[in-house]
Amino acid sequence: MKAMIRLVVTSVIVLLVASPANAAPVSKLTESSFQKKIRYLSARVMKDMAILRDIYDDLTTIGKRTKDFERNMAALSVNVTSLGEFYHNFQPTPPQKPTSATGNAGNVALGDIRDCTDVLASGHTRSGVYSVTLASLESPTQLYCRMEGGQAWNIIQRRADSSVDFNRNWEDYKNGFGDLEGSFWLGNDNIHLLTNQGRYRLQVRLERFNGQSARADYNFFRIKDEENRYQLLLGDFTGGGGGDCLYYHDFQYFSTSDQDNDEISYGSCAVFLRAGWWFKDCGQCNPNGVYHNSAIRASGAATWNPWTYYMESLRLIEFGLLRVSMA
Ligand SMILES: [Ca+2]
Repeated sequence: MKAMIRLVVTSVIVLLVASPANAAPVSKLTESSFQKKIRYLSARVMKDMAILRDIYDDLTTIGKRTKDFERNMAALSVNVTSLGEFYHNFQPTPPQKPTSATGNAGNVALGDIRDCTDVLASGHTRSGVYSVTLASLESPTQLYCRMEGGQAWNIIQRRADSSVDFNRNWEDYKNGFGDLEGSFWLGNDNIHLLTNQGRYRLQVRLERFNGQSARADYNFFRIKDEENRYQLLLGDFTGGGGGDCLYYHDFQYFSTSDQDNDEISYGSCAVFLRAGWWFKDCGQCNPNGVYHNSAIRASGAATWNPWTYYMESLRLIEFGLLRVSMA
């Protein structure tokens, strides 16, 4: 656009100086009247340039606001859909009778235990691995529940040591891998089922090797199914001190070393950064990157860049989901 303005202005100058309508033959003008004419024409050109700059600024602003509008409309669409689902399916929940903390779900049928909130409500107050039935499936799913402050967090990812390799293919990320008590990925199919049976918020827990810790909170987290390449739908960042890097990955499709769904045409972010993730081009954080046993800074390391120095390897990264409502 700037180049176009320069071209237009240059053309205007040439036309004004050369045009018979605007310039009498120089030989018939005195030197002072010629200079006066040039000054007059220069002033007009400068005025036209200022007008063109104003128009350019207005067009730039409109372009930016159009992008903001599209993003807000997409977020609004997600929230309206969730709200509609919530009201459509809402049923008042009868009070549940607490059962023994050491019992096997007490008198609550496994089919009624849909996530860690239900586990807690059934009387289990200690953190650990529990069987739940996601989205009314017949087969149970093993889920790590972190019980803390009266809340029950569904843990979908944890990086706590280097024992588990996260540089895996599509099938592994689809089904999940690792040790629920240690480092693991719950699996994209289960994360999809979990996040679509209700409304959940996300908290990412972070720890550096120097002992510092932080969190990153989001008021909504959901992923689509495999047919939609597990596209990420994220709510607003609400704080926690760790900074927001997921905004950059919102609406992105999941990519692995054998399935490239990112936005760069010259290669695969999953290959470059050795992880499965919602890569864009490539991203602002890489929680599934390579786990190092110290705070080294390396491409492909398990990182959360807004909080630490660029690409600093972290000691702990954990993604927990807390149910806000059932959809
Ligand atoms: Ca690519």
